[in-house]
Amino acid sequence: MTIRIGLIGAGIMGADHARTIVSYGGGAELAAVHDADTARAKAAAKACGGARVVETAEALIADPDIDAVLVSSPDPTHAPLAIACIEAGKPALVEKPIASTLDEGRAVVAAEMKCGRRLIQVGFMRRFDPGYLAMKQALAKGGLGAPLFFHCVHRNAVGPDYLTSEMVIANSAVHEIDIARFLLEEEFAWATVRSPRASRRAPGRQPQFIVLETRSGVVVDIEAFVDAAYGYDVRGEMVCETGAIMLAPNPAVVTREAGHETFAVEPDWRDRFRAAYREQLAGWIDSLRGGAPRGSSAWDGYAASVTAAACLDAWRSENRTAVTLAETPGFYRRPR
Ligand code: ISE
Repeated sequence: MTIRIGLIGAGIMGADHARTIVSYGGGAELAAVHDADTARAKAAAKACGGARVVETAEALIADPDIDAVLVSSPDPTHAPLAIACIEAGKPALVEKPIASTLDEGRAVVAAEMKCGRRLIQVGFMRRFDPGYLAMKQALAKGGLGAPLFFHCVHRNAVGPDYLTSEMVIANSAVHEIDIARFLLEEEFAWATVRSPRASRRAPGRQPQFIVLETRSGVVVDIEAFVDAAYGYDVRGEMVCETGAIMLAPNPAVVTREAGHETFAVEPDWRDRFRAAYREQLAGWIDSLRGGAPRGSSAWDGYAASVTAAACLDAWRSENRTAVTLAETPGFYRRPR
């Protein structure tokens, strides 16, 4: 049975999701598109084989000819749309962050628990990236001993104007927060944040250096710098008791020429994580057909936001700040 997907939000990311759905072709189709800017919705629909354009997000969610919803609209709309999907009993893949406030994050989790089914997958696509998955497998084998450090670098070439110093944490470094929880399978206990001076290329926005400590004592450091000019550069190295696991450069091609060895750096996350976006879609569709959910749950999305909020408090207060997160509810520990 073909899964008919309705897309809400056809901006840079939404248009890329539309292309991923169309090129995936594994029994899923882009059936409808909504965007607050109708011209943009029409352009995305036309570029992707002529999906229907729907006037409102509410109409798209209620549409009986839509089986599942992909939410890629502006961040503040994520939580209300996720709740609308849950109330309509419609599964949704919702871009990160799941909510703009912790109250909203709790409301999404509460709505899902009330409904009694896991309907939300959060778009933390790195959980589907082959590199991070290989890192997780290597950790699971146990031969390297216990993890001690996880060093992360997250650099974008050019941050959008609306991205504030706070959003460098809540919108960018939140990816590392989620992938660290996924790899280490535990929660954070403490957050400390220091910022260098702003780059002259973006005087209104500070890079962030985050140090997180997990409950069992692993230290995770994240350099988050969205104005790095030269390209999109995501690195990760897990240091364990008797060895280390490091993400390889991506694309994994090295050229030797005229006395130099070079490898390319992708311009932004869409190409760097192309395989991850595709696998995220495949995993989501598989879960809609009854397979086990493999992506971030609404709880994972909320836990990442709680951790990011502690980082923001630590940044503002310049103090080591506790991450206070309740135990994962049993509902999220069992398969859907
Ligand atoms: C953006 O929203 C993303 O999700 C990208 O993966 C991340 O690298 C970027 O910094 C965010 O702004």
